[in-house]
Amino acid sequence: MSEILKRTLLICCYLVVFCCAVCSQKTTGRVHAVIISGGMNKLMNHERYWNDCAFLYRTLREVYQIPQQDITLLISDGGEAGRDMLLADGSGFASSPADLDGDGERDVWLPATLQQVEASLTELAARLTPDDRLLLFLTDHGGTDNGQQAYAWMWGSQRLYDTQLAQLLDAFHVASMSIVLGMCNAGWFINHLQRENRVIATSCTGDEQSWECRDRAYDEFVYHWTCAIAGRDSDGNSINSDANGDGYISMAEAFDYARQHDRREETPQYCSTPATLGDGWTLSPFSNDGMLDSPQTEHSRTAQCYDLQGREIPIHIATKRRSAQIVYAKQSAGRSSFMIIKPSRIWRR
Ligand SMILES: [Ca+2]
Ligand SMILES: [Ca+2]
Ligand SMILES: [Ca+2]
Repeated sequence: MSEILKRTLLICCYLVVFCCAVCSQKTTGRVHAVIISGGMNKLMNHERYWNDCAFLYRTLREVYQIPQQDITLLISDGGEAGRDMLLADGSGFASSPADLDGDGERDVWLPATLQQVEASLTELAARLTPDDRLLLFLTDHGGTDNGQQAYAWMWGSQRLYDTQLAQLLDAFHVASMSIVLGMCNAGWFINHLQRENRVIATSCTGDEQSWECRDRAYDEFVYHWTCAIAGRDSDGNSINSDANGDGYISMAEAFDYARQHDRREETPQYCSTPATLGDGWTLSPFSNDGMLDSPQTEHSRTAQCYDLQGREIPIHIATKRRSAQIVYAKQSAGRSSFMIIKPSRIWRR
């Protein structure tokens, strides 16, 4: 075999392993979504919060076909008849519309009181399994107690503190979580919520306020985040948030899209543990084909992985089916999914 042919074959091997690495990091499992909008009280419960929830709910139902029973809605007064919402046009108050997804059917949701949020999350934590994944989305007012603790306002002017939410989420034994927080001081929550197998996106840092859109009744960061996962804006116009063109919107892509399109005085924050989790976490119901969680095998000692700065990245290689070699790379720094796989020798199956 000529040297040129050998080199060509070796390059092909690198490309196969690299493509497998990029394509195989999709996170699997059924998604259960929790959408929370506390609103505080009718004076503070802006119409845009309901819009944020409705846009996401519609997206989960229409784009991702997530069943109603897999979406827990906790919004202001829980759909009671009383007026609970400040209208965006300044004309006064109204009761939150009962139909969130615009299909003409009344949707059922629970009140976003502290007690109900605690009860719902506790019940879900007991019900969901390690095969499930959780999406937690929260749009709301937020604040801090003299910079000591941050909170989100629940209905009835109750506070859901960062430590309390952390405790509630720690009771879950799901495969992974995606957490999206849109309130003021949301970045403060990251230190308390950060855990293995969680990806967190917030509208702002712990010291910043979070803002509404200037041109429509939505909140700026969560609006663009929802546009990203929907692949369209609230008017139905297509947008492109699939940066790598693989047909799926990852949490990393959704965050990048929202951050790039955020026009307000806020600095969105992102935290993925491990760093590559958000690159593969999508709302799509993948089959188990892409699931990779194998321990180190003998193959893992036969290859090295480097990021584009030349730093070595620890990798795990699993053998899947008869012909596929799949690489799962954990990056120690940064979020870029670009990497170079360099086998030190060609292994045999
Ligand atoms: Ca109401
Ligand atoms: Ca409906
Ligand atoms: Ca993508």
